[in-house]
Amino acid sequence: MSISTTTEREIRSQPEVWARAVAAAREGARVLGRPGERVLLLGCGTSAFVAESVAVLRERAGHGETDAAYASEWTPGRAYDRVVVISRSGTTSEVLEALALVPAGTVRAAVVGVAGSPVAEVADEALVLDFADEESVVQTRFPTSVLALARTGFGEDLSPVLDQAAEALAAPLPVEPSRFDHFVFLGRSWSYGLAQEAALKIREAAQAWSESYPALDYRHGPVAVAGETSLVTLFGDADPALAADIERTGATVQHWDLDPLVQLVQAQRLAVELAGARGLDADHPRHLTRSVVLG
Ligand code: F1P
Repeated sequence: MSISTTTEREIRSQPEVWARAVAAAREGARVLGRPGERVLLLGCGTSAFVAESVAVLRERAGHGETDAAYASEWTPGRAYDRVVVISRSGTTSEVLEALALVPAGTVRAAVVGVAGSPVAEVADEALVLDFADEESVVQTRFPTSVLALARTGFGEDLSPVLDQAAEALAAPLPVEPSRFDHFVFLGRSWSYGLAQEAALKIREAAQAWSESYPALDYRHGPVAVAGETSLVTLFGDADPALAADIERTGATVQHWDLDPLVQLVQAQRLAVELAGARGLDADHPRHLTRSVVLG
């Protein structure tokens, strides 16, 4: 198996990088909220989807009420004990602007990939995951490392997930993406954030048509576009009844029997393979930069 892009190399490094995130969780997860705190998580792009998933995981683990929002859309209103921003670069304008709006008395916390970045400097508490930072514009291992850390901090043992990721990465991707021109990712609960991230990878890396929905909402309209050249991927648990309904459109439905975090790794690989098949360089996504810094 030849590795030709930096993005691909970073995708493959995930099991080792997650191990470091897991090791950092005991101390690090405190930044995501002390038990019982009311927390809001914010981010842009990939980091907004991670915020969504972490919010579901934290509340589901019983650690306290947790909301998530796009940093660019949030306005102060509801009372929180802590606002946590997620930003790999630590330079995203909308994230800095949101932090400036956090009312006095609310803890401003940050999860970043770069120590000393503007977001880290402004925050009251910063969790720096520099070992998970990336050269690629397209984010892969940073967001999954934040999720691995959060899940560990919320009480899960991630060791089987690390093994599963290594095993999945050692095998070829069980699908030929170039057969399709339309990619749909469906998820439920915390895997809906992952489905949104997977669809973003396809757009960013492969400039292809992709969509994402909460799984049971797919029948409520979006299924009208599905057809012979659609590949619909179910994140989270399998749903044979939903799969059968989608297959009736002529679409191909796939469900990887893996932990949702490893399902996302497979989707990252799918995006990069698709980019290659379309003659695109995943390391140089069109119109994108590492972070959006507004003048
Ligand atoms: C967020 C982000 C990336 C995206 C793009 C621009 O960056 O939206 O997810 O791929 O290149 O920036 P960050 O705030 O997490 O650094």
